[in-house]
Amino acid sequence: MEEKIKSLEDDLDKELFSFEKDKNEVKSLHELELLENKYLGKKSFISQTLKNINDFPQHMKPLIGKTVNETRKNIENDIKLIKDNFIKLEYDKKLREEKFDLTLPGRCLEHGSKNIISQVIEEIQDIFVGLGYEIAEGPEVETDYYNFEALNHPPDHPARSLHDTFFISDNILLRTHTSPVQIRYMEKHKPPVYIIAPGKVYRKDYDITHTPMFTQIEGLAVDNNINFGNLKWTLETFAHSIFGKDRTVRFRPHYFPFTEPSAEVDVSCNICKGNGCRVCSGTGWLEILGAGMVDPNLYKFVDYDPEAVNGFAFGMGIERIAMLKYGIDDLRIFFENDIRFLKQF
Ligand code: 2U9
Repeated sequence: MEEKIKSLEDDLDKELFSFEKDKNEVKSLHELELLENKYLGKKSFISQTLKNINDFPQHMKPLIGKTVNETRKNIENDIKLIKDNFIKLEYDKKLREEKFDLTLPGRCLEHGSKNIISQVIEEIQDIFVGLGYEIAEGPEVETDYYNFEALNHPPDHPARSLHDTFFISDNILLRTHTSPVQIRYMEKHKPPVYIIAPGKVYRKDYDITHTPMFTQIEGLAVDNNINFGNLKWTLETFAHSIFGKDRTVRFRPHYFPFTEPSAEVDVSCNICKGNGCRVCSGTGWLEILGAGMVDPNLYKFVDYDPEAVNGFAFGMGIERIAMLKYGIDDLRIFFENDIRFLKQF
């Protein structure tokens, strides 16, 4: 039996000697893993010996276990030392390669800004929300009914012509104003109604003051005791909020197919202070919106009682408001995406 132990000790010495030789060849963590598997893995000499320890007589097992485990511990310790060394080398390399120069100036991230049209829409919305209005939205592709018929446009009305409207088919078109949003809203809600409808509208037009797509906000107030005085106060309050309290507001009689009486609303020109200049074409006034008392005929389309309710409506082009507010003289610049223009707001 002594011989068996002696032979095991010899085998363990050989194993250790072979390990010492192999470990000096290891050049990476991966190679170290292979080495560990070779000397400590399931099929290694050490694991197999411990597994077959029952082949030895009972009284020898403690000595054999102790001898094999000592060798295993030695190998384990060596592997741990090599591993720690590799990790440290890799960490040092990373530190060297990724070192920061804290004296370098920082890189500036350019901040974007909200498009000027969105800014003006939000400013107008804030004013009307402050007056108790709700914001309503609707589709840009509309039916002839919601865009024209329900808004008192008789079939021969010029605004219906192919000349002004983008028709998709006989009955489907791109909305020419946001009024259909108001009709749809009234179909779903009983009075009182206080809403504004912002959104894109489309008309066949292109010159210094017209683009085929522009942005509108229309407003509608329907209740049981609304008069032209309410309309005047609301729009004067709006004009003073957006252009300043020093501006005078005037109402000129006008015609719209869906309102009666109707008016166009002007503010005094702040460039010439009302004396007349190039911007106001010598009139001293700048037109900002259209408005009027809702034609009672319209209420039958939305099942409201024209004897019980009345209301006013108004509409404005956002680009026009932005042009007057910021002194911009060509509408087309809003749609050219010139960063030098957009950056100013
Ligand atoms: C309903 C009834 C009436 C909306 C109104 C205007 C006057 C108006 C133009 C101004 C310049 C459009 O952007 S623009 O081209 N709009 O002048 N719009 S009253 O009237 C309505 C709306 C909805 C149910």
